[in-house]
Formats: sequence, structure tokens, C-alpha cells
Amino acid sequence: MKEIFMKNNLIITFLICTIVSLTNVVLAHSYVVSNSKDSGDGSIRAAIENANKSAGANVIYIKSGNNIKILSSLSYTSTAPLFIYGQGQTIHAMDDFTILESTNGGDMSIHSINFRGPGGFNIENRADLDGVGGKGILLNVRDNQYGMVKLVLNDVKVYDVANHGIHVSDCDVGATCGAGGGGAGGGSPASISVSLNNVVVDNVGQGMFDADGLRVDERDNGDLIASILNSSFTRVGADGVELDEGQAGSVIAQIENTSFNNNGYYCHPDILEAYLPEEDEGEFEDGQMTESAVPPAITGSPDDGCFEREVSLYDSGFVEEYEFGIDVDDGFDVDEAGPGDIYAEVTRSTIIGNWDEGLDFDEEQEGSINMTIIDTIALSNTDDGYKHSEEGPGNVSAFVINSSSEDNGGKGFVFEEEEAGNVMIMAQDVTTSNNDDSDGTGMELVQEDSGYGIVRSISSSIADGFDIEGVESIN
Ligand SMILES: [Ca+2]
Ligand SMILES: [Ca+2]
Ligand SMILES: [Ca+2]
Ligand SMILES: [Ca+2]
Repeated sequence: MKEIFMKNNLIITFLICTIVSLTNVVLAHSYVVSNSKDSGDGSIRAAIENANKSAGANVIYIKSGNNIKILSSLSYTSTAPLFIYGQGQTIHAMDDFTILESTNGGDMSIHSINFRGPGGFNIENRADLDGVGGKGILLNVRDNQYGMVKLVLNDVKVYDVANHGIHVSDCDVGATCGAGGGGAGGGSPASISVSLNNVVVDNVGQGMFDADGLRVDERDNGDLIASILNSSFTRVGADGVELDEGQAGSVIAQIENTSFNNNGYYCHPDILEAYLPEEDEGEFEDGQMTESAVPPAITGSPDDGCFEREVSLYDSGFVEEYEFGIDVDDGFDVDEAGPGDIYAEVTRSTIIGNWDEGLDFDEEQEGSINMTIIDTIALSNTDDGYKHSEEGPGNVSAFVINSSSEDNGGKGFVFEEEEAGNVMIMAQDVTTSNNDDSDGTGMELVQEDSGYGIVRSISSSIADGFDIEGVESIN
């Protein structure tokens, strides 16, 4: 093993020096992968095992031109940063396991490598019945970690894995962390930064429920910062991207030239509708319907976790209404809970054919949604094109410029705000048409409780109309 300073790659040396200088003078070590074997001298597994024993940052160069078939996970256990530079090789998992994991919060920076799972998963060929759902890349944050945890991916493809394609987990309750809003579980004081450039995530998350293309779980103090450029998330079982932030901290996301297309159909309605009760919803007068008469939770389907069953009662204990649903998912889902905001900018991107909302942003408790959408298209999503919901003290403000939302099953754009706070929307050169039944479905703006609402729309074509509550239109 040679020290990085022996290498002639000045850029990498600079990066490593920067990191090393920040973490005391512990020299980075480098390792060369010279063959495509699963294990043994010169293999990627040997390189990672050697890196695990080193005290400082580690750099692995994959020089072998061949693809690498592996029989078990590649597990990086150091807390120091790991850099891996490939030349477009594919690391191909021969079975259902996580391909590359950093188990103790070590930053990872991965360049020019493809990660391929065994493939062939769907709800009728599940991966998780044996308790395992393999991911592409996993970075697991330590419970006591602080500062900024970083995942950097450049020129990376992740495909054919059963579970999340890419997962950063700062959450101490493991897989049960993110089944819904950003609430469950605790975590570390650390923030998370995820930086993706030219990343393709395709056909992942089809082997189990709630498995996303990119999933970030951020808990306890700390922000979730995501920069996603020139990338695509397609054919993902659950959300193309899900950013889940709980407790104190904000979500700060910059998305550019990225597509979120045809995601969210692991719970495929064609397969599951047959398991719904004959009456899958109902509304009742008080005293009419007892709770025990509501159809029970569904069992015996390919994955019973796919069904939602909601029952609401009158104070008397009788049923007011019930509803069964199939849990399909979104193109891009952000859930922010606790003190903190959502700041997001989505530019030159496409959000097409997702099985629930195209873009679904939810903000709870203190904090605002600050949104910028430029040169972006939402088309043919099953529910709303772009949905923004804010609860608690805080505002919803948005600039929407030269963007469109058409042919969606729900509304084109939704901006809704509750409790203290305002709605402020500026739309310029925005087009909506043929959303839902085209009756006030282009743009829904709701400002409830204290506060004011203003929408200003300039040279826009909202062909299917506004649905406005508590918001004043200035044209
Ligand atoms: Ca944290
Ligand atoms: Ca947080
Ligand atoms: Ca908040
Ligand atoms: Ca509010």
C-alpha cells in the first residue's frame, strides 16, 4: 500500500489533503484493485478489508477493466472517509444482499462504478420473506456522530436491487424508521449531505414494500442537504427519491436536470385490487354502523403491507367513514417534521408517470416551505403533479417559472397552508391543463387560519382553472 502522496493525481491528493488537514494529520492510504475476483489479493474485497484496518482516509482505485461478481456484501467499517474510483466497472451481486455498505458512518465518495443486484423482483417474487432486502449503497450513521456525514456519487448507476437503491440512515430504529412522515425514531446530532451527479437509479425497490430509489433518513439535530444533478430515478418500487427529516433541522434540496419517471408501483393495483373488500369505502350516519362491521384488515395478498385501512368514528363510537387504499408512491417525496424548513429548487427536470403524486412535499410544525420550480414538467402522474402541504407556524412560498403540469389524475399544483402563516405564490409562464376533471384543478391554493394568501400569475395558461381558498389573486 502506498500513501496517496506518492500518487500523481493532484486533484485527489488535494481533496484528501483537505480532509486529512481537517481531521488531524493522519495519512490517507490507497489501494489498487487489480483483478475482478470476489476475494483474495488484488480484489476489491481485500482492498476494503485493508482499508478497514487503516486509521485515516482510504482511497481505492479499481484498475481492473472487468466486471466484478461478488458473493456477499462489501462492508466498510472504518469511521474515516472512503473514496473509490472506478472506470465504469460493474459490481454485480450474485444474490440478494447489500452491495456496498459503510457501517460506522464513514463518508463515501464513489466515482464511475455501477452497482447491479440480481434483479427479477416484484410483489409476487419478494426479496424480504427471508428477512433480507439488499440495497445498492448504504451509509449508516453512528448514533453518536456529529458534524456533516457525506455521500458523494459521480457517474454511478444502481439497478436491479430489491430494496433502496441508495440509503443514508441516521435513524436508530432501522427499517421501521421511515414508513411515513419524518417522525419515527431518533438519531445522531449529525447532518447529512448527499451529492449526486450523473447518477442513474433504475428498477430498484421492487422486492419489498417502501423501498425507494434514494432514501435519506435524518433524525435528531441536523439538516438534510441534497444536491442531485443530471440524474434519473426510474421504475422504482416506492418513491424515486424520499427525503425524510425529523426533529430539529431543515431539508435543503437542489435538483437540476433530473428525471423522476414511472415510480411507485411495487403495490401494483392490477394485482392487489382483487383483495379489496367488495365495499372498499363507506360514509355513515351516527348510530348506523358499528366498528366491528367494517371489513377487517386484508390478509393473504402478495404483500398485505400494501393496503391502507382507515376508519374514523363519531364521539359515540359508531363509524363515520372507512376507506381501504393501495399504497402506491411518488416521484419525489419530502417529509419534514419538527422545527425546520423545506428549501427546494427544482430546475430543468421531468416528473412523469408516477403512481401517486409527482412531487409530494410535506412540512410539519414550525417552519416553512420555500419552493422554486423552473423549466420543469409534471405529466401523467396518478395524483397531483406538484403537492406542497404546510402545517404549524410557517408559510408556503413558491416561484414557479416556465413550468407545466398536465394530464395528472389529481391537481396540477397544490400549495396548502394551515395555522399561522401565509401563502405567497408567483407563477410566470406556467401551463396547466387536463388535470383531474378539469374543474378548478390547475392550481389549488389554500390558506387557513391566521395569515394571508396572494397569488400572482403572469403570462400563464391555467386552462383547468384555480381553486382558491383564503388567497387573493393579483393579475
Ligand atoms: Ca441527525
Ligand atoms: Ca433533524
Ligand atoms: Ca418544520
Ligand atoms: Ca402555517
